[in-house]
Amino acid sequence: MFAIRMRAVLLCVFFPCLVHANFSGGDDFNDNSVDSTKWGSDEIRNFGTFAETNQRLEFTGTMTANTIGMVLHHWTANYGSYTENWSAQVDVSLSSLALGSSDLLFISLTAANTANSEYNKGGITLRETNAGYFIVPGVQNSPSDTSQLPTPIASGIVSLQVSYDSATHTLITAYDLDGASNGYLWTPSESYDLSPWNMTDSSQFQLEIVAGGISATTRTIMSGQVTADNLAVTPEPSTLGLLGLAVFALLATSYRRRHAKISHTQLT
Ligand SMILES: [Ca+2]
Ligand SMILES: [Ca+2]
Repeated sequence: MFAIRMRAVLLCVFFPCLVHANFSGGDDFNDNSVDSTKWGSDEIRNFGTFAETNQRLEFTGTMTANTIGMVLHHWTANYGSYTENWSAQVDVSLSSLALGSSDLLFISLTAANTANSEYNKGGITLRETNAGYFIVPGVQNSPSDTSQLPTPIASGIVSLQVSYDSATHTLITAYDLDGASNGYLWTPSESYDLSPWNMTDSSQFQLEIVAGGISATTRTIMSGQVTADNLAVTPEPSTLGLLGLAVFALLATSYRRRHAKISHTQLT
């Protein structure tokens, strides 16, 4: 009984992560059917649809001239911890389209403070304009405080990653320039201090795949022109958690040795 209590105390002291929920799971979209245990209702802003087609997530729709539109595909299987690390990644693609000078198309992986998801959000975007493709990390801290930093890239097939470091409360973006090909080799992008979001230890993050755009003329986005695949949502132990794991292992070993010694003494 003492051993069980001892383990429970140690777990509570060193593994706060075990009582805080965190992101985990993913979706390969291979069943061509939206899993309602993983995804909430899509939030459609002006136009567009997400559907699972061709073993991936595809965005389609008809853009009304000069009206920006997008759809938010909400991951609802779980939510990200503020006190533990996590990471999310997804493969995305945009087909090469004949866009006008004021047109753009995008697909993003974003994380937001669930308590203020409209104005406390950050992430990384693949954007297409008539000047080519761009990686665009960004953060929004308030209605008037938005930062974006486009970097031109050669291809419309990439992977996007958003990670969270609970030690520094920082959101970190990265991308893989050839997507799932050749394994994942992440190019660091930007990191954002989330202190303006005023989150607390009980706060949570939500995750979205977002796609949309704007066109000067009516334009239909066809199947296969905007896609996402292989979402992976991974909880990662924090530095504090790893330290706790090491201390727990030492204490457990010490306890087992003492207990074995006592048992041996009682037997002889
Ligand atoms: Ca797939
Ligand atoms: Ca790769």
